[in-house]
Amino acid sequence: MTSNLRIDGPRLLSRLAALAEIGATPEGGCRRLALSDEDRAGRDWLVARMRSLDLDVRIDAIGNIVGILPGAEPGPAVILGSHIDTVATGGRYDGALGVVAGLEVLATLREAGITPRHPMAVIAFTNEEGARFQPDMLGSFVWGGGLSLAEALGQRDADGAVLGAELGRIGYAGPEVPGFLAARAYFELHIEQGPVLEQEALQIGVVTGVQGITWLEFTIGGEPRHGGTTPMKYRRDAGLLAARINVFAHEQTQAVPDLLANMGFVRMLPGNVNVVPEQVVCTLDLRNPDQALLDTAEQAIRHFAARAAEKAGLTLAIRDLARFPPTPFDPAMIGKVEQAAGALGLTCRRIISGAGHDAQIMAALCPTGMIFIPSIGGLSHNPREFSTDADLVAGANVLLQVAYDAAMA
Ligand code: HGY
Ligand code: MN
Ligand code: MN
Repeated sequence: MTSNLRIDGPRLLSRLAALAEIGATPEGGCRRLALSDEDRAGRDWLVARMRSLDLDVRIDAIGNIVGILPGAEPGPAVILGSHIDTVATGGRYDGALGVVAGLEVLATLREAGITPRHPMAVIAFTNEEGARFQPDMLGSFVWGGGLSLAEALGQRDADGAVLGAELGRIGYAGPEVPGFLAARAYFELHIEQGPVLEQEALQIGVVTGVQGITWLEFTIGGEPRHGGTTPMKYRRDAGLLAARINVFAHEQTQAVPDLLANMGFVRMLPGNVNVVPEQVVCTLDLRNPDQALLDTAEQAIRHFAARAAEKAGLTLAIRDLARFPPTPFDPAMIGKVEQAAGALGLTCRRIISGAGHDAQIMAALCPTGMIFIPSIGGLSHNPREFSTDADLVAGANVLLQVAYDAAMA
C-alpha cells in the first residue's frame, strides 16, 4: 500500500473539464455519440494526453485506444479503463472519469519516478454506451472475444450508418488485434449513476458486480391508413401495440422482483400525424440482478407481444440488441478496493452496479475491480450529472492505490 502517493487533484479536475468541453451541450452535459465527430475529437484529445505522458499508444481494429506504460518486467498489464463515448443526453463524468483518472494514475507514477514492476495501461473502449450502435460495451466485448470483429463492424445505427465505415471515417480503425494486451488485472473508476452513496452519505462504492442486461428491439408491421376516414375496427395500428408492449413491460416490474424496464427508442413510419403507422420500431431495456427473473420477464413480454400482434393482425419481429448476464467481481479484488478506501480514511459500502460497464466484460478475462463515487441526486445519462471535486479526487486516489499495488505485486 503506497500510503504517501496521491494523484494531482487540480490536474485531474482540469483534464475532466477539458474533455467535458468536447461535445459540450448547452444544458451543461456532453454529447459524444460513438464514432461521431465529437467522439473523434475526444479520442484525439485522449491520444494527445497519452503521448504527452510518453505512453506507447496503440489503436485496435474496433477503435479501442490503449496507452501503455512499460514495466520493469514484461508480461500482462494492469489495465485501467472505461469509455469516453456518451449517450445523447450525457453528463461530464460517465466513462470520462475512469479514463482521465487512469491517465492521472500513470502521470503520478511517472512524476514520482516510479517504474512499475508490471506494465500498466489506460484503455478507452469503443462504444460502451450502446446508444448509437448496439450492443453496449461493444469495444470491450470484441476485446474479450464475446463478439466477433466482423459482426461488430457490421452493426448499423438507426439511420443505417455502418459501424466499420464510421470507424474508418473518423480514422480510428487501428492495426492492433482486439485483446492484444494481456491483462493481469483491470480496474475501473466510475460514478455510481444512482442515489445510494449520496443517500447514505458515503464516499466510495466497492462494486461487487453488475446486474444482468437484456435489450430487445421490436419491429411491428401494420397498415398505413387515413387517420380521419378509417373506422377504428378496420385499423391495424402498429403504434397501439408498441404502447401496449411498453405498458405490459412496466406491469412486469410490479410482478417480477427487482425488474427494471424502459422503452427508450420508438420510431413510427411514415411518422405523419394523419396516418395510422405502417411500421413501428421500438426497444426495451430490461435489467435484473437475477438471471432467472430477467428471463421470466423477457419470456412474459415476448409471449404477450406475439399474442397481441396476432390478435391485431400485425406482424412482429423481435431482435436481441444486447444480452449480458449478471456478473460478480473477484472477491479478492473487492477486498482490495475496500482496503484501499479504508486506508485512505474514506467511508464506503459494497454495492452492485445498476449500469453496465466494460468491467463486466473484463471480469471474464482477469481479476477485475470497480470503484464508485457518489452521483449527486443519483442523476446520470442526464446533462445535470454531477459529482463533487472531493469525491472525484478521492475516487482517483483509491484507483491509484489498488492499481499501484497490483502493478508492484
Ligand atoms: O446501459 C448501460 O448500463 C451503460 O450506460 N452502457
Ligand atoms: Mn459508463
Ligand atoms: Mn452510461
